[in-house]
Amino acid sequence: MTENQPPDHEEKNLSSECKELLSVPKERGWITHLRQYQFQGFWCPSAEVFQAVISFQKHFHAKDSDVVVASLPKSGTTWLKALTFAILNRHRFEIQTHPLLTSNSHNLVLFFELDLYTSNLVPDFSSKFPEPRLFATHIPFPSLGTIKESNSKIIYVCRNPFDSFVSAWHFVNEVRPQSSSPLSLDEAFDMYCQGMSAFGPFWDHILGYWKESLKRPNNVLFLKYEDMKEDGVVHLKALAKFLDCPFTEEEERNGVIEAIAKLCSFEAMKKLEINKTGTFVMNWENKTLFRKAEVGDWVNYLTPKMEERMSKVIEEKLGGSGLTFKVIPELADPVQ
Ligand code: PPS
Repeated sequence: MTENQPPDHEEKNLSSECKELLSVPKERGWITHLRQYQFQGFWCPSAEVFQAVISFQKHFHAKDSDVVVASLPKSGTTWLKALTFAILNRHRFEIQTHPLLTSNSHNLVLFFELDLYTSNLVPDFSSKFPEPRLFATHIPFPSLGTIKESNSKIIYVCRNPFDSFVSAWHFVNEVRPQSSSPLSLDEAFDMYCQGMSAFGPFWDHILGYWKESLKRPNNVLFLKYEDMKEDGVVHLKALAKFLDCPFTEEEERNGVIEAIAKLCSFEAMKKLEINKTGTFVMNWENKTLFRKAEVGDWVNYLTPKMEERMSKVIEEKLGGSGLTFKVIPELADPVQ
C-alpha cells in the first residue's frame, strides 16, 4: 500500500447510512492516508468528518438564539472563536481569570463536524450549552441544515486565499505523521487552485456566505481577516452590535473593548502555556494554530507564476461578486 491509499480501517467504522453514501467522488487528501470526499459540492477532509456532517444535518435543530462562527480552515477561526466567546460572556468572566487564559478557544467553542458530531453521533445539548449557544463550523452555507432556516446569527471570517493557502500548507506539514513525506508546496497549490482543499472549493465557500450576508445582513456578518488586523476595535464593536449586545458607553470608557482585543490577540494567545502544550481537535497541538498571523506572508512562498494562477482563479470565480481581498499589508503613509 502506498501512503496515498487509505488504510483499510478508514471507512470501517462508519454508520451503514454513511457507507451507502460512500460512492461519492474521493480524492487524495491533504493529510496523509486520509482521503477527501466530495459531498454536496464540497470536499470533506476525511471519512470521519463526512459522517459527522451527515449526522449534523440529520440531527441538529437550530434555535433562533444560536450563534455560529463559520470559516474556511486557516482563515482566522481560532481568533474569531476567542473574540465571539469573550464578547458574549463578558459579564460572566473577569479578564484576569478568563477561561481563554487556560483553554484554547477551540476547546471553548466546538465545531459541529470536528467535535460535536464526531465523538458522539447525536450529542446531548441539554446541559453545558447555556443560551445563546455558541458553535463553530467549516461547513459551507448551503449545507448548514436547519441553521439556514432559523434566525441564528452566523459570523463568517474570510482571509485572502493566498495567505490562507500558505497557512494551510504549513499546518498540514506540521500535523502530518513523521512517517510520511511532506506535502510539497507545488502539489498542495495545484489541489488548492483546483478547489480540492478542506471544505472547498474555497471560492464556493466564500461566495456562499458572502451572498447570504448581502441577503440577510442581520443574520450573517461577513468579516475579513485583513480588516480585523488593521482595526480590531472597530470590528469588535461591529461584532457586539451584530450579536445584539453592543458595548455600552461605560464599557467603552472603561476600556473593555481594548481588554478583549488584547486578550484575544495573536501575541497574547501564542504566549499562553495552554497554547504551548495543549491539544485541540484530532489531538493536534495548539501550538500549530499560532504561526505568524501576518498579512502578505505568501510572498515568501509563492512564485510569480503561482501568483498569476491564483489571481486568475480568484478573478474567474469571484470576479463580479463585489468581493475584494487585501493581499499585502496596507502601506504606511509615504514619507514626504
Ligand atoms: S483553524 O485550524 O482552521 O482553526 O486555523 P485558523 O485559526 O483559522 O487559522 C490559523 C491562522 O490564524 C493565525 N492566528 C491568528 N491571527 C490573528 N489573531 C489571533 N489571535 C490568531 N490566532 C491564530 C495563525 O497564526 C494562522 O495563520 P498563519 O498565517 O499560518 O500564521
